Order: sequence, then structure tokens, then C-alpha cells
Amino acid sequence: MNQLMLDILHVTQEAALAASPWVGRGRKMEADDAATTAMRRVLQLIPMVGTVVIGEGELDEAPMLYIGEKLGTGSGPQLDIAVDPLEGTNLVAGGMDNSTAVIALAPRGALLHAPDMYMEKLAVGRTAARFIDLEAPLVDNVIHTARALGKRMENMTVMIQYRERHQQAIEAVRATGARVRLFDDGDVTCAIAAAIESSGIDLFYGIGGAPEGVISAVAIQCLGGEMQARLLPATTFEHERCVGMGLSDPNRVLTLRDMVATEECIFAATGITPGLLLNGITTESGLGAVTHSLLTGGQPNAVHFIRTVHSSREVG
Ligand code: VTB
Ligand code: MG
Ligand code: MG
Repeated sequence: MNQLMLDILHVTQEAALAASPWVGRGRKMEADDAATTAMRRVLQLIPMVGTVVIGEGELDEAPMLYIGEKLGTGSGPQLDIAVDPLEGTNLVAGGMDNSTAVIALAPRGALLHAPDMYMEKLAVGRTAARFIDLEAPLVDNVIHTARALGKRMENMTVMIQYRERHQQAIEAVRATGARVRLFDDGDVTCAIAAAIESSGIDLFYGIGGAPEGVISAVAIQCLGGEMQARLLPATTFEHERCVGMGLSDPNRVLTLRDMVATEECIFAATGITPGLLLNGITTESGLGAVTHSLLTGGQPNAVHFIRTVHSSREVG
């Protein structure tokens, strides 16, 4: 593992530890601020010339980690940074499962600068990587994934966010015999889960945030899975933003390569509340706070599940 990977691990750990005192307190803004401030503080210490390409919003709406913000010590590699310091603000506020702090890094210019709009996403792991196609009906994707995995339909599990907009998709998947596992928030974790066999998730589908989509794509690239996506500009303004980014046809299906044009990317996530892939933050008496993180990418590529005891550190 190289130094930069350890550095980004530290970034998500600090963001998660900072958000932790806000778990279950109904105050999502405060939780988000705490995670964002901590993440930015640690990012500033990394020897790099970093630019936020996926962040907390444009400069006028986000005081920190805004798109275009320069981060790092100012010397070192030129990197694109995609962050979601608190992925699942409602989850933290409500004391619910699956909130994380996440970050993805890639060489300058390698990440799609997805604007804040909806994106349709489909993700699978390595074995089914060549068998998904967002242009085809969802049901066909479930069938082809099952075939690639050598599974019977009733043993398939598809993860979909619990939203009205997904009602038809949920019913269509259930009609194939597959199970649908619903989740409230945090589609980064759920998309990544499809690329990790031990999660029990065979396929991920849904319409969620485009920024979260690009962050998920980096993780899935590192994990060797596949993801396809389609931006869903809802207004003329959103459509023009896509065209301005160089996407002459904003509704075109994006491959993993369109979102992450490199294999040299790295990704880290640290759990805040307990979740599908990562445990939440706990305190071990006499030892300190304990975090659980997923760190992946780098050369040679590897997937690390890291449990860290932050000695003498209490969390609220
Ligand atoms: C999506 C999803 C995120 O919020 O952006 C979602 O990508 C918002 O969806 O992971 P709604 O507009 O339906 O509420 C998350 O779940 C959390 O940021
Ligand atoms: Mg967030
Ligand atoms: Mg989010």
C-alpha cells in the first residue's frame, strides 16, 4: 500500500469520527459540517496538487470542498478529488444504518465532472461484468447476471433504493423471481456492494445522485466490477450543463471508462453507522474509538478491509 492510500484512509476516518457525535441527533447540517471540515483539514496536509471535481457543490453554495477548490500542500502529483464527506446525512441524523464518509482520487482529468443531478445506475461484480447493458430492459440484466453467476433466479438479490420512482423496477425484478433488497439512503455503499461477492448483492440498480455515481464508479473500477450509467438532466439548464461538460448527447449510456478514464485510481470509505459493508464507529473501553474502512486501488491493486483503533480517542 502506498503513502497516498494511507493518507486517504486517514481522510475518511477523520470525517467519520467527526460526524459520529451527531449520530441520532436529528441535526443533519451539523453532522455534514463536522465531516466536511475534518475531511478538508486532512486533505490540506497531503503532498499533492489536488482539485475537487466532485464535491459539496459550487462555490456559491458550499464554503468548503466546493468544485474547483485546490487542496493539498501544492507540491506532488496532480490529482482529481471526488468526495462525499457524509454520504447519508439523513441516516446520521436519524441514527440509521449505512452512513459513510467516502473519497476517490485519480490523476488529473480522469474523472467525469458529473453535475449535481440524477443519474441512472447499474452495477455488478467481476464475474458478470461483460453481461450488463443499461440500454436493455432491467429484467434482461437480471437474467443475464444470473446466468453469468450460475445462479437460479430465486437466489438472485438486486439492491434498489426505496423510492416511488423505482416502483416499476422493483415489481419487474420481483416478477423474475429474484429478491429485491431495498435501502433508504446511501447508494455509494449499495452500488459497491454489487462488486463485492461476500455482500450477497448480485446487482445494483437505481436512480440516485450523479456525484455519488462517479464516486461509486471509482470504487467499482478498483474492485474489477462493472457499472453503466446515464445522466438524467431534468431541465434545460441541467441539459446545458451536460453539453458544457463535453457530453454532446447527455442521455447516452456512460461506461465505467467514461466515468473513470484510468486504472490508477484509489478509493476509501469509513463507516459511521453500521452498514452493509462496514461496521459503524464504536468505542472500546480503555482503548479508544474504533473505525472500519474499505480501501482499494493502487498498484498492485488490492482490497483492504481495515479496522483501526484510534488510541485514546473518544467519540461522542
Ligand atoms: C441519492 C443517492 C445518495 O441521496 O442522491 C439520494 O445517490 C437522494 O435521493 O446516496 P432522493 O432525491 O430520492 O432523496 C443519497 O441516498 C444520500 O446522499
Ligand atoms: Mg454528503
Ligand atoms: Mg450523498
